[in-house]
Amino acid sequence: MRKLLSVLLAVLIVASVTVVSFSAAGTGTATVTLKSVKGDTVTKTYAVGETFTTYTYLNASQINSGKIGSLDGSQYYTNSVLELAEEYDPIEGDIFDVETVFPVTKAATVASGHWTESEEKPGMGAVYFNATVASYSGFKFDADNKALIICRYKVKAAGTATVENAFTTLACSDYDLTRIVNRGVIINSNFTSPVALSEPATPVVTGYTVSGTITSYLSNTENVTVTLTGTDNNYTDSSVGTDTTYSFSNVPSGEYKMTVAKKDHVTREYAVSVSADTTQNVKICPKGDVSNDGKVNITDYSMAYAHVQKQVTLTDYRFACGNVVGSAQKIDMNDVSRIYAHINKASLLF
Ligand SMILES: [Ca+2]
Ligand SMILES: [Ca+2]
Repeated sequence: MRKLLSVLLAVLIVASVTVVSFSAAGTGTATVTLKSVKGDTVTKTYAVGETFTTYTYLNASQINSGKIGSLDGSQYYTNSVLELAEEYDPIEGDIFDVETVFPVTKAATVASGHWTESEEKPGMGAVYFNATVASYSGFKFDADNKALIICRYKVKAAGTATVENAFTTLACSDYDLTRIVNRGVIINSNFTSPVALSEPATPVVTGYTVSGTITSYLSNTENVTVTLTGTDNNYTDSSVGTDTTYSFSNVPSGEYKMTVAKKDHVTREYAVSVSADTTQNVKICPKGDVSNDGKVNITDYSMAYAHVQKQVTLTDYRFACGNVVGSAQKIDMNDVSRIYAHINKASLLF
């Protein structure tokens, strides 16, 4: 029995040694963690010999309209497990296909380099880059799908590896080259730099939220209709209800006409320009409410009368509220009389 046990033990030892040597021979897997400059991570496991691609994006849409004038950074990788699959000059470190690796900044302005052993991080290889545009136009990083670095690696040994991004400098393309990242410290918290280990299937149509408060009067059970229509695109949507707020989501950048309507109120139009999440508070008033305070009384009569007498000139929405009768774009004594009749309850406007 004892002999049998020792034989079994010997078999087990041989088996485990076999497994270890099998792994050390160059098969097995590597667990790779890709890390953004803000510390977000994505992790995937690859077979030894497999090649994979890292995607590092720069989303600066909330900062200087996404225009970057200067950047200086590195991507570090665990060099005992990974090697750079990009073609590069082994002596000078220059990466040959800079346009593919840095799709936005491209070859003309990027100084890049690659070292299998970085000076500042022992055990890490590094891809270095820096780019500056001497103009206000800048590199345009205005959406999540604008990639800064698309880098390929090959897994050369089993183990655990990290690929991490670092910026020394990131600056707006303004006169002062205002820093977003200064000496490795992120100053502007609106800045994000997402990372991915696979390319997004289809770029999502990015849009913005247009929202605001609605002020109207008279009945609070009558619907208010808010309609948003593109004047330079074919977007159109409506919000109908009794809520005192409205919201449109996924609205593309562009110029819009917003129309606000409610029973017994004067329809109002707003011009809305969308290039980010936008707040547009709206207010509509009852017919005859020239002063725009929600009530029709002697003040409104006086204002309309003063307009007819040319003592004041009512314009825009106040004009529209005072022009209660007649199809002509004119406030005259007919309108003034009609407002007066409403106040005296002789003939109501609504
Ligand atoms: Ca009024
Ligand atoms: Ca009129």
